[in-house]
Amino acid sequence: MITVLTVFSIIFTGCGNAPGNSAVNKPGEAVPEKSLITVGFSQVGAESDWRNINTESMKQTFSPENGYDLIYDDGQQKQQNQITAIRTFIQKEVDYIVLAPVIEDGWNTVLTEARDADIPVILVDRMVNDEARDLFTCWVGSDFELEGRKVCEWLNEYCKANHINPSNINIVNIKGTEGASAELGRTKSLRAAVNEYGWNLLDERSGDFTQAKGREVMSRFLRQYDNINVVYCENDNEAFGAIEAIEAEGKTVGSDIRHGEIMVLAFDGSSDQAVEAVRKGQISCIGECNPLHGPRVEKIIKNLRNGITPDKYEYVDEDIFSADDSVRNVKIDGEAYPVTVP
Ligand code: GZL
Repeated sequence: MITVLTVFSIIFTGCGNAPGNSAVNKPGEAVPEKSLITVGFSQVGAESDWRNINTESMKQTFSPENGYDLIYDDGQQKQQNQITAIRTFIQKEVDYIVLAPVIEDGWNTVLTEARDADIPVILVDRMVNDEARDLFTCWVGSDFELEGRKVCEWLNEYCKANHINPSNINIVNIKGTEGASAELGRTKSLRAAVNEYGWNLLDERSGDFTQAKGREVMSRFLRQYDNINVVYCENDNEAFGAIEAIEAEGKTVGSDIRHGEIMVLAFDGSSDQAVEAVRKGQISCIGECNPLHGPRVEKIIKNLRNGITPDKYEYVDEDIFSADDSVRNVKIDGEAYPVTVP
């Protein structure tokens, strides 16, 4: 479980990079301006706790003390802003471009411009579609489909352990940003599980990975359906909003769906608020999505500078969290994933 406190202790004590243990400078030696490695980072936005922790990880890693000049751009969840930022990075002739693409489509033109400018592009977090596959050096992030499979398998095992007939599961999906890798993967896994286990998928609507939209969508669902007993939120912040909407209707969140509670499922688990919500049973299960990509991206850049070709795709290992002791592990393709209390 990654909390904000953990994030800062990891970054300042070891996993990130202590000053002096960096790409170019010796301990204690001032890094001359000209030898800083310039990194242009186009971030999705600041829509969620996960995103803010991810941004902090990148900023703490790519600091002048570590030998970097980071040019950071907040895309405010708009692809055009990110495309403009990448063009600015190209004009500034940065050494590396790091992109967290808000959605998968629409990158061919600008990534071709980066390639023609001979600037390596490293993707972080979300992915671009296959058409642009040859236009980036490598990608590091999460297996979003696996995250969804773990949470859905947890619900399947929960139903078995608590003798709940799958046909009594009436689930709504508060999706993330439409077309984002995290949304595509988590939604695909839910739909597959609905078909496999016989749950009733009542409705799906995007909450854009934000708390405000999550609350708005859940309020709408509660007005439309009187039999919802599970809500699948594609990130923690949507879950916080959904919980607000459920409690505003005088209903209760929790795993005891046989007695009228509405079960909340979510993804990320990166904030103290999410940890607390799991421990209190407000969120019944979270598929971890790890945000600490700064050191991972720096390792890629160091390898590139040392002539080492990085893997095209680097997946991050992630856990699954719940405080309910009905399910202690989930099995996916023969691999057992322990369910832990954060
Ligand atoms: C996942 C990331 C998603 C998070 C959300 O790697 O892209 O975007 O799950 C964030 O919290 O907004």
